[in-house]
Amino acid sequence: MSETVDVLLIHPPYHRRAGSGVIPPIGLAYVGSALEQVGYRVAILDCAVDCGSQSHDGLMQFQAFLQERLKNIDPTLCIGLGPTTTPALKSLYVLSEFLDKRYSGIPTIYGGPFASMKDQVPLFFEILRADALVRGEAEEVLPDLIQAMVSGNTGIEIPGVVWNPGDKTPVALVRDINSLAFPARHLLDNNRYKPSLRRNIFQGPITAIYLSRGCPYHCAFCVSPLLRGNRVARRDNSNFFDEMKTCIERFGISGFICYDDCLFLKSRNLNDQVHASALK
Ligand code: B12
Ligand code: SF4
Repeated sequence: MSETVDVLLIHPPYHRRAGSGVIPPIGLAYVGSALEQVGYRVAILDCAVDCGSQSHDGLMQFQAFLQERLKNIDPTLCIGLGPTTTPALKSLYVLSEFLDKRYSGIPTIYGGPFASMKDQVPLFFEILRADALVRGEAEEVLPDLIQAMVSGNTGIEIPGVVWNPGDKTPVALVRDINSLAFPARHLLDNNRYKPSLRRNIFQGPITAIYLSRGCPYHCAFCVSPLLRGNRVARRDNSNFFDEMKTCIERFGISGFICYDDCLFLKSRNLNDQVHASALK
């Protein structure tokens, strides 16, 4: 049976280190819940669970996987790809070619770390067939971007939205991290994630979760300052615990991994939060 959605979000497979597992794409799930909140029907296809290798054979298998999995999904408004990272570039190329044939005329939007780096912007338009990119945090601006596309207002100024290779718009940042809807984990198959294939640390389903976003430092190899402009935003304890509770009660999650940019940043508030969550 075929499924019609407004927006199809796709997490591209990426080259993994030997033994490393797969973690849910929580950034994409945040984007999914932001779209659902304004009434869009959304599906997430997490290709990283089933595919990974960027070798020639691996990419051929990925193509076959797309053929099978996208046979019955029909997005009507747009397709969003991300989070984009350097180790996913080859599969993004395969995806962009595939989507162009399978969904000709449906716009493609990219987001995530790699799409947020100014110098990489031309690659998305010139090679990966992008119609637009979102630099930075997409929750508040993606609905506006889709609305602009639907109403034929492409090119209008929206924070973080890049419409062409020369566009230098600054990154988008969410205004209040506590106002965000929890990530749309109901669009993911939460039983399939495992942080490590070598070590069996968790017995049951796991998820990733964030107490904070951003980091004040500037390490040269790290995207955090580029993606979040050195701003640190912290969630309230109650908001964080509510998300944990939802994960346990609704999705049977028994393990949480905090992937904050800089979890142990010196801060009384954050230290208290970590202690409080350990005691819960
Ligand atoms: C958690 C994490 C992981 C997890 C989960 C990754 C995932 N796919 O979600 C695991 C452990 C699996 C992982 C693995 C790897 N990681 Co990692 N990881 C991170 C980390 C610490 C946080 C990411 C995160 O979840 N942030 C929180 C969420 C809420 O934010 P977000 O994902 O960025 O999503 C927001 C925006 O980016 C945007 N967005 C995201 N997706 C989309 C899609 C669309 C359509 C739109 C419009 C917007 C959008 O909106 C979201 C909501 O605000 C970042 C560092 C960082 N500060 O970003 C590194 C980071 C992403 N990882 C990195 C690397 C290198 C890797 C690995 C290659 C390591 C390895 N050698 O195996 C792999 C491959 C990563 C991959 N392709 O996904 C690099 C990527 C650098 C690059 N040049 O591309 C980063 C940026 C760290 C760094 N060095 O700066 N990683
Ligand atoms: S998140 Fe970590 S690696 Fe990145 S700038 Fe901050 S301290 Fe450096």
